[in-house]
Amino acid sequence: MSYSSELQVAIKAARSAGKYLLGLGHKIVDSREGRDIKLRADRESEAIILAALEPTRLPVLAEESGEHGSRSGLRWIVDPIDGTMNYYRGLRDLCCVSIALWEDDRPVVGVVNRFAVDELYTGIVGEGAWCNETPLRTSTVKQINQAVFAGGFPVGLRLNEEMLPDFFRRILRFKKIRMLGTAALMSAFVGAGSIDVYSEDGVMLWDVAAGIAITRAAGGRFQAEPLDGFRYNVRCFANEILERLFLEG
Ligand code: LIP
Repeated sequence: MSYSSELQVAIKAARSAGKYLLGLGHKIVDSREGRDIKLRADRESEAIILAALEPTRLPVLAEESGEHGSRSGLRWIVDPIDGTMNYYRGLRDLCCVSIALWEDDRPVVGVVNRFAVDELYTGIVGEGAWCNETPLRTSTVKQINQAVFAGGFPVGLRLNEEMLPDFFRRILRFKKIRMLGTAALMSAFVGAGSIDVYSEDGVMLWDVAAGIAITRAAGGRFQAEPLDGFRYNVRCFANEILERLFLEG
């Protein structure tokens, strides 16, 4: 079954929200709890996306408003602004609108709109992935010491010094390390071939659902280990060899 009509719906939704966010004049902060920040723009963008997805009548899991409809089968997974702090602080080329379609725990379609630089990442698993019109493939780097790693510390993670030795052990083997503050873009960049391994523990599903779909559609691999709620330990790999080397530790 092809999901090209769902892809078109998601593209339209992501473009409308991106256009709105690009032209938005206000920077209203609705909450600043802990390490998180919620903008009025998050909710406004989500309302635009939900209205655009509505004609499909599929269930939705959305960052700001939660679950709409059933958990099983096909459902949309929406992050109205991924990289909210980047958006707020003016790092607008490092934020995006992220919309995925998953069937149960399987990614099907991903759309990531990096609206500030007019880059639209799309993918249908089994068919292909693109940045605007250009087809994407994951990188062919096969040695960890030549690979680029991206990751981060998600909002909900209780960071403490005991976690650091394990984190350092994992990342020190790589040639370069990047923390971009947007899980959706970092995971989509694995699909685009610009990052080789993305790994983040305790990230929310809506942060990575579209990037994972794009990585898969571009020939890469992923692991998503469920924790509580919608939190996951997530890894995206450009290829099987990097996956094996990374997991071997
Ligand atoms: C953010 C992520 C970031 C992650 C944060 C946060 P938001 O998403 O993309 O990479 O580390 O925990 O969830 O809050 O900007 O949608």
